[in-house]
Amino acid sequence: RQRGEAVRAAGLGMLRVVCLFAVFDAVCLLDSGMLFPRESPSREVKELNGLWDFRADDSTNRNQSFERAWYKKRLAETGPVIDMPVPASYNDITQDAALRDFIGWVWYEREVVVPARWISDEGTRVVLRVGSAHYFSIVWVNGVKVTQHAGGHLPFEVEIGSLIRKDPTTPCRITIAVNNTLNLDTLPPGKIQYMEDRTKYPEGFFVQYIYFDFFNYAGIHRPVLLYTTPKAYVDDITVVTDFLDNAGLVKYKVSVQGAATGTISVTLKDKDGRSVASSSKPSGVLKVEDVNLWWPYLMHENPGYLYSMEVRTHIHVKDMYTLPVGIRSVAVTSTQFLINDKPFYFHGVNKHEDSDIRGKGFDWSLIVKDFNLLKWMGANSFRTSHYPYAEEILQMCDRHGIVVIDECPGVGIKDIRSFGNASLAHHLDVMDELVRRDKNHPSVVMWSVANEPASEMPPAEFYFETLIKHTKDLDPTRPVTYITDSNYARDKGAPFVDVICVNSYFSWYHDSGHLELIPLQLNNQFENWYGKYKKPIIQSEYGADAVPGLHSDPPVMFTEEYQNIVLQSYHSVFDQKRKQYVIGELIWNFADFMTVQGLTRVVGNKKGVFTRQRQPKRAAFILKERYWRLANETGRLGLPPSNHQCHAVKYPW
Ligand code: GCB
Repeated sequence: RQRGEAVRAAGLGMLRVVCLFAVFDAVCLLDSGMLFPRESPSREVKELNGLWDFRADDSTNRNQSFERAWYKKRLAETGPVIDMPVPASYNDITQDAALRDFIGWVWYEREVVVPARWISDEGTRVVLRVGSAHYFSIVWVNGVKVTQHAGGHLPFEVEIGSLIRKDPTTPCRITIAVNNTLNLDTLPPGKIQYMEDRTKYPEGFFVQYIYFDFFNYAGIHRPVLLYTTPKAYVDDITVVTDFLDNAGLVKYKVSVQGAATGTISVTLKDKDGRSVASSSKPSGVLKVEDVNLWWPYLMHENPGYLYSMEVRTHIHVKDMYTLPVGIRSVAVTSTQFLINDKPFYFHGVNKHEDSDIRGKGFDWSLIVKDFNLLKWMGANSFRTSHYPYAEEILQMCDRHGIVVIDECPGVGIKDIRSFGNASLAHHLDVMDELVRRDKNHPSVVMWSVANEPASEMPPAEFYFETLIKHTKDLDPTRPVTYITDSNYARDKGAPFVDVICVNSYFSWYHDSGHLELIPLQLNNQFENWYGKYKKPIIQSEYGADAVPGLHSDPPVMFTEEYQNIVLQSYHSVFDQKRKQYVIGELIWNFADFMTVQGLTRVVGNKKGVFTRQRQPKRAAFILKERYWRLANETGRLGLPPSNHQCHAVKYPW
């Protein structure tokens, strides 16, 4: 049987290589790349993180800042400003509840000293890049509008060299206005409602409705920076990888802007800096003999192996960009998820970008702590619920071998009007931006286009057929899914996904308190979905709230004991079904996180197995024991038995 599987896998592998390379040219309407800014001999990076001047436009019509053109002068000249750290959400920084819950425009400003050479050297492009700002942003440099961007979780950038050269004696004043208002066509969608009953609400009182379960943190969430390139520069690189026997294959395409492509050189180096393949063509296939494949954490003793692809242009001024490259393949059968032709079982978590004080602001300390916790508990994967995470997080995943389901911000598509043309057009744009940013990460193995949309509504069929087809056109190499919680028989989008991802909260939102029903209901859930669609299934969310330190035996909802029994009841069903077609389990949630205030949330969502401060609840230890056991059972090291004792996969005790 094993040989049969191996032969089938080899056949699949060959076919996959042919298909993969035949459909390499992606259908992306964006006209430029979005390479992560990296220093190199030809590129400099200047971070603009730190304190910015900040002012919220709390005028009744929320528009005074534009009527008075705040961008034309220094922000401090328009009225009182406060210090605001960048990157960070502004909501939890002050003692002001009005700013915490603010809806509308907030203004950030900072004067930057630009190195003289960047100004005097006409051959230097100076690019201003914002890692992300939530939700809608407009950027001015010295009072001149340079760009705008819709969407809270993806980067945008603009070349500002000519502008700062106009008058080299004036400092470079960067103004960024950010508006967090969500409407039916934004992603995620929301709705503003003005309250007209004057016996209850004052004039102008309005509410922002949202259809998702996390605090709508806002502001400049990720690093802002200036970086340089030469005038003729490497604008984008796309790599697609595979392997045949022990040779790695890296199909690549380099696009150069600012000059005809001319001569370029591409060198692939291994971890020790040795060149393993090279080319002088802007596109082609690099062949790596005796390849070190990129393996997930706990699936190999040397996970996350990365090569470096050095791309150089040799047009009068030289440019150089280095891209980390992991060589691996991904495939899906009707019952399995294959990484490098080996079955991969997702034992991981759902996360949020969320923490005390900084909200959704980027923070290296938090990121490294979270990776340490993930590895401690033996998690091999996570889903970027419910929006794209910072690129630096994906880079960590690449390096540590943590597998990622990369989700776009399509969360809370519940109103039928959010299935209209304008919403769909924006959703397609967001997928363009997401795939453009994340396409080269080996850790990203699947795209998720939405979370729990109202997929039973009639327009969902066209919406998801279009969206999923578009995503596959953009990237034919990765499976596509969306996360569903609706009835298997009425789900309009399920026929188009490659993997069924189901969320369920038995004994929590349904039949509260009835833990004994979990086995029956979960078993039926799996049988129904698999019976109808014959596709592998990931339990993409399950869990229960637990207020840390709250105990009761027999268990009662919201105690740690109740959370534990929910988890263990799910686990026993997973253990039966993972031998058939269940290919993963992702706990909801890694850590407690903030939500809007409401009757079902006690200072946020408490389904974390860690607290918001990253301390373990009892459930974290249950998962830790399970995940290490799963790693040893399903990790499939492919090594001789003696090597199975290697450090990476041994029980830590
Ligand atoms: C879900 C959602 C997630 C919520 C979670 C819950 O189905 O996808 O965003 O936070 O349930 O705890 O209610």
